Amino acid sequence: MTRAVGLVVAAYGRHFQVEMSDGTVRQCYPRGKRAQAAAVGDRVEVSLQGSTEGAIEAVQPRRNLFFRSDATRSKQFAANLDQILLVVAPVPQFSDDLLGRALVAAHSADVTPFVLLNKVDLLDGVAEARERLQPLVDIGVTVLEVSALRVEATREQLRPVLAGRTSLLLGQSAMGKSTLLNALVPEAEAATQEHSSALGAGRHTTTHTRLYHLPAEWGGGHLIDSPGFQGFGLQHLSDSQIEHGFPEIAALAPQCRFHNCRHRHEPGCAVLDALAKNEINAGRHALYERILDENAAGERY
Ligand SMILES: Nc1nc2c(ncn2[C@@H]2O[C@H](COP(=O)(O)OP(=O)(O)OP(=O)(O)O)[C@@H](O)[C@H]2O)c(=O)[nH]1
Ligand SMILES: [Mg+2]
Ligand SMILES: [Zn+2]
Repeated sequence: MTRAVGLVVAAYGRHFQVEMSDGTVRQCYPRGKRAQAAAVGDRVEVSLQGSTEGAIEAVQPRRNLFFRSDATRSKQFAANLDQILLVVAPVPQFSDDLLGRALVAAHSADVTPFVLLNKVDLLDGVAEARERLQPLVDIGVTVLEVSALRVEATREQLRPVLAGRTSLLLGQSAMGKSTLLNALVPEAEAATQEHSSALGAGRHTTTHTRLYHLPAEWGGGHLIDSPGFQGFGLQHLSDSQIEHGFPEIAALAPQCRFHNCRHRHEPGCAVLDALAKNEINAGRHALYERILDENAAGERY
């Protein structure tokens, strides 16, 4: 049977859409346990069946896999990423907690995070959103202000960031991920929807993670749209990975008296000293403690 390597462009639970090198997309089913772990962005080996189907035989080694997990299950977002675009907006209001968690996952996976503050065309709430993002700017995260409604300006602004790279759009529902995708890749024609529409608040417009090609004149690159999330568990991270997820805490850890300091109650802790002097953001340290506690308890949330 003929085998070929393809790129997973969409994952629907038990079946996958795989793009072959000639650009055709095949419906594929995984054969065997190892193939079931495929994620969007993976390169996979496919045995071709007819002209439209195939079986995934193996997943090729990946650079990284980005996912979240609570005590009972984990959710894969995508593999082989260069960067993550964390999309927030003034309306509906974004959650600091969820943004902070996604940032921890990005840092601990060693994937560069950017924050996109979208909908800056709205007057209400933008100044407040900027203020809430300041602690992230302070630790070196790049925040880009965009309006997905200004299509040409958005393309010009994001082209240098996205061209030639694989980026994941990530964020809560209704922040404008799919609207941004449509601005950058018009032929995506992804569905978008107001948050408080007939379906009711809290409904997700995008239901599956999907990979799109950036314009050829950009020199390639991929943009991956994902469904909005309402929770972001980090159960798969060890304590030291959680520490690594907070660069401002990890940077001070070598100065703590104890090499295994957890930066909570220990004497001689450089992190607690910095916290007392307001050199570390209290909200960020509280999130760090919350994640440690949740993981110790193996809680669901
Ligand atoms: N004013 C304004 N509205 C925007 C902007 N970007 C998106 N919207 C609107 O915000 C709403 C939600 O946009 P979507 O793109 O569907 O949001 P999403 O993040 O993909 O949501 P999920 O797929 O549910 O995760 C839609 O009504 C968009 O028209 C923007 O820059 N400015
Ligand atoms: Mg969407
Ligand atoms: Zn310490």
